[in-house]
Amino acid sequence: MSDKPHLNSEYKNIIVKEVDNGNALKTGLIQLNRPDALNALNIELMKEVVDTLELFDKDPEVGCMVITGNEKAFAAGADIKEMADASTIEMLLRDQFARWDRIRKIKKPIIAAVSGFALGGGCELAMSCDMIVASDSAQFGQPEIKLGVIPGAGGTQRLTKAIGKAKAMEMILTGKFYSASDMFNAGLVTKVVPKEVFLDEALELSAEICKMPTIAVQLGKESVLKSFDLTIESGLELERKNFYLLFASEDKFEGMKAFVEKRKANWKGK
Ligand code: DAK
Repeated sequence: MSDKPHLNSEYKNIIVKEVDNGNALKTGLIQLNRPDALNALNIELMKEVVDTLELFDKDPEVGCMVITGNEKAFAAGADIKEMADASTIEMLLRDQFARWDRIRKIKKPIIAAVSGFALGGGCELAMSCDMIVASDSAQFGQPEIKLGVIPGAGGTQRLTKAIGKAKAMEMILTGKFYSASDMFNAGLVTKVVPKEVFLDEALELSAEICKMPTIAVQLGKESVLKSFDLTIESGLELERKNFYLLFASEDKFEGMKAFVEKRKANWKGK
């Protein structure tokens, strides 16, 4: 038995693994596992996902995380059956957004490996990740409008920032589904790959990141994400501070020394 709580836990809705990728740091893999409901994101599943992301974030052996589903569905949305009878006050008391908000605090990179449906909350979960590797069979959409609501977990904001007003407005107001290549061309998706290898490709991307010095990876992620919130002036200031900060890391000295000495850097994560 591992002494890591996320690996010991008997989750009901996800499968969790640490994947050895040949580097010092591993990939923390979360597979959404409600196939009969196309991985609809119920409250319990989201609790399991967010708790595990936080545990991976604290785990010094993990460098990057991947969230995936199965070939048919990444996730077809929040669980409609759980919301169908809920009143405003019930939704307010459930306070599910607090849990989603915790994803934003994760410091290590998260990759969504998407095949099949990524709809509504499923598309929003993928967009909460830092990169999306999509199978050529993936379908993205924000169909909430067809249920009489609008995206509630960041869709109107993240989608618009990623693909621009024109396309986001179409997606959100029509509820139509879009192919992986459409979303790649629009800028939402990092890469599109054959469906047989979508998870392998995401794990490979994660392995590439796991080779990099961890503090620089985390400050790089933070700086890119802050560009959504800050003016160019404030964003450049933050980037500069993070850049200077890295000159205090041992890995900066090691990285530059290794270049000069024409050898591979030996990262310490410090
Ligand atoms: N919720 C619950 N069950 C779902 C589901 C969903 N989102 N999507 C699919 N299922 C279930 C189906 O009910 C069906 O269950 P059984 O009837 O077999 O018991 C099973 O999965 C297989 O689905 P289908 O039979 O419909 O499969 P098809 O291949 O024919 O169709 C489909 C696939 C993806 C086109 C279809 O299932 C579909 O349209 N699904 C709903 C898509 C959708 O509207 N998604 C948006 C949901 S609203 C929040 C955070 C986020 C959100 C809200 C609040 N807070 C933090 C508070 C987000 C809201 C949403 O995502």
